[in-house]
Amino acid sequence: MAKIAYVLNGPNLNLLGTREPEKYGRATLADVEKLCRATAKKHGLDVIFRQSNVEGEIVNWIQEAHAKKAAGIVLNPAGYTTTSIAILDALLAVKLPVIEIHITNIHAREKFRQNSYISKAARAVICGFGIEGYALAIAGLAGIVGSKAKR
Ligand code: CA2
Repeated sequence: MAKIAYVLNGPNLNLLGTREPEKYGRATLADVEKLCRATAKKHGLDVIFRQSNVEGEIVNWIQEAHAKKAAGIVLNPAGYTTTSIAILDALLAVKLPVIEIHITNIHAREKFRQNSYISKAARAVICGFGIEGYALAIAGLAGIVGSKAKR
């Protein structure tokens, strides 16, 4: 059975493609899900793809990923990046490989976006590649866990 990559998205990412296209592009979250599934398939991974505007729900999904023995987590924590010790604690507790991803280059934006609590638990951080960053994150996770597509 293929290993599972959890792809978790934080608050307001359900709006992707409908507002602020100059910052976040025109692709929707459904497009991101398709990209993740296609990339995961290439690398022999299954995907569980979710979005929530509720911090505790994201914490529960991180714990679920551990319980289901997932390969790892690709996480765009969005607005919780710089505030959520609860999400950081969950990531530290489950000890799964975590790839943090941001669509925009947070380091080229406002100062308040740059201090990520999540990075303290992340194996790698990808930002500024647009939604392509999700594909890079899944490929990177596959490399970390040694997952290869069957031919
Ligand atoms: O660049 C990213 O992926 C961010 O995680 C996006 C977050 C922002 O708070 C982070 O600093 C960087 C915002 C997500 C909100 O998504 C929207 C998408 C389209 C329209 C409005 C909001």
